[in-house]
Amino acid sequence: MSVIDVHTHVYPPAYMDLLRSRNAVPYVRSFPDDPAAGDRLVILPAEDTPSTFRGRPIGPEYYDIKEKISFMDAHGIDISVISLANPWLDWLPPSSASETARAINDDVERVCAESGGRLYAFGTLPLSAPAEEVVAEVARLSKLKHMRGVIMGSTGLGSGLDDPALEPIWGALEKCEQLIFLHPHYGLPSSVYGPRADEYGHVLSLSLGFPLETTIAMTRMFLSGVFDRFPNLNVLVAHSGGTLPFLAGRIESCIAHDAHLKKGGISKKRRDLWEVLKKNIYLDAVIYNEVGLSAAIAASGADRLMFGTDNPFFPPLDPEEPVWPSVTLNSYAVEGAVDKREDREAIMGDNARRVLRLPG
Ligand code: 5CU
Repeated sequence: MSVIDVHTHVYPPAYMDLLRSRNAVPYVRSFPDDPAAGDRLVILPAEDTPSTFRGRPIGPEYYDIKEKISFMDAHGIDISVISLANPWLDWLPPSSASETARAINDDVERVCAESGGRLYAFGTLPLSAPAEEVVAEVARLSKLKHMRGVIMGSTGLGSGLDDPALEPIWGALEKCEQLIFLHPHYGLPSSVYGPRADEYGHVLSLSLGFPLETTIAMTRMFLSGVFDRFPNLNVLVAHSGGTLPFLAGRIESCIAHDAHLKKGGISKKRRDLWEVLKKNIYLDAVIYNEVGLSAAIAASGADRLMFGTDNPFFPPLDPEEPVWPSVTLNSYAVEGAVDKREDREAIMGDNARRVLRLPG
């Protein structure tokens, strides 16, 4: 069985230089009041405080491609489809976004070309730039040999994925047959976590904020009719779709019972969410348990799930541990949830090979 990891991140050196040059989120630095903590990666909106939220340790596993290959070797991963980690280029000034995107995408393409077939990539879009520049980068990426789509956050051009200004970008992605890897970053407003949130480290924002952000973003995209206007647009949704597979029935029921939508806010000929889940949506298998994985398979089908690790995030707390539980939890979930060998092989690698046109 070959194993392909579709959810695995890097911060290329050019991006690390940008992070090291900054003092506002996102940034990398050490803190004089806590020198033992070493360099910290501070990227999440609410983690810029001297509490347990102040980022996470960052070492070469985030930017050195040799570390990525060693990680793949240690975990039996044949091919990785790498992507820039959040928050991508969302925060760049419009004037420099396109040039930076080109430099980072070219850097990633070169690394993949030098990897002897081990690495492919999702490119990064300059989403703070004018839409026509984003469209130009979509077209350019589609011609790079190792690029297999684009990674994108939930905010789109700044107003979310139901923003009409995104239409030319959806059109370009559909025309160039580029898969969108939709990934969360912003979570939920920290007020929802309550006054004791500091006591819980990153748990609430990563286990709940991320998947709910994804669910809301995808539901807004769906409700605004994007999949009716772009029926061949394909989205790989991170973390097994957030909670979309579990909540799709409730979303459909709320649509069916909404008087405002009935009056004309939504097309009568719209495709329903179950159809979109089976025709336009792929889900990664980064859900860490067979219960969630079974819901994802029930919603989209075993032919639409793809194994992932989220490396280099979620390393073992004991740095001496050679095998990462965040990886084995996902592979054990596939073994536990899926009866047929062909389906297990499909999720672990064959689906990614087919959908992303990978060798093997
Ligand atoms: O641990 C985290 O903050 C993250 C993150 O920011 N992005 C991601 O993909 N996984 C975990």
